[in-house]
Amino acid sequence: MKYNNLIVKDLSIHLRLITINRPKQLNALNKEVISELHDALSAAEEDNNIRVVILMGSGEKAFVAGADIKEFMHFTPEQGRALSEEGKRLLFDYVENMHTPVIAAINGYALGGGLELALSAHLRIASENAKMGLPEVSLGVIPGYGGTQRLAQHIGKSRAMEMILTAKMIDASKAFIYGLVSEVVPLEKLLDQAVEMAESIMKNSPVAIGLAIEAINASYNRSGSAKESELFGKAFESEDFKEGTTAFVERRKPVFKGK
Ligand code: DAK
Repeated sequence: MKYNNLIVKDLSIHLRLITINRPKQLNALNKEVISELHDALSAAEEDNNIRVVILMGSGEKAFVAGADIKEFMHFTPEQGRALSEEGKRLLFDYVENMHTPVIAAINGYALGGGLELALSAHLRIASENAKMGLPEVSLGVIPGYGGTQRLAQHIGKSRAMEMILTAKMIDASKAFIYGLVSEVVPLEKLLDQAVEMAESIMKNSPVAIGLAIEAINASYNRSGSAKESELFGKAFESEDFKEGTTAFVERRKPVFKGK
């Protein structure tokens, strides 16, 4: 299949690399990228030969710098809530529930929806230059693709509160200490490291791996997910949301009004 925003390459008969390819926008996720990722990932899931998928961003700067701010700044609250639910169904929850393991090779910025995508993957490794964060509240919105749920599940509630409320990025070594990524390597070794991890997985039973993923996921319920989508839509009603996203586009600091 041909994609406008992805490069799909088989590194061996069992291992597929999917690269998000919008380097000029730091691989930001718009609706088309989300839909193409769904198509590419579901093709891998349905292909009996593919046993592991590696996901990365093109270029040396970013894995994914978030949802495309220039696209979502114009959404209404209803569209915000609907797109949060749709994005989860097509991509974020879809990845998490795949029986084919997905390794996120974080090769630079993983921010907002970009970190949420990495959090949905089964494994994460990072390059030394990687920076991770959920900066949504600096734009007057909240993480809307599962970040309020999954970050706490990966690194604990206190650290998730700190990262989400301060909107600050953490570097790769802190992400390793937090348990957000399982390896940190120089950028030029990142893909090799991901392949090595994939090879260890591919020695094992693909059926058992799929069942193990399902069993592990079963203990993490998503009872807060619908609430997150509802509150995400609510944030779109606020003046702060308009100010936060406009300030980003105008390359200035936002001035928020208050509660
Ligand atoms: N969206 C759109 N364009 C982006 C972008 C993004 N998230 N991030 C970067 N770009 C674009 C920049 O606008 C710039 O484009 P031009 O001006 O050249 O046309 C180009 O990529 C290069 O970026 P910079 O010039 O800013 O590069 P720097 O090295 O100076 O800075 C940076 C890199 C990553 C620190 C900076 O670009 C940055 O702060 N980016 C934004 C990070 C961020 O706030 N990400 C969004 C988080 S909010 C939704 C569900 C969930 C979400 C949204 C909607 N729905 C259900 C509707 C989630 C929201 C988020 O992800």
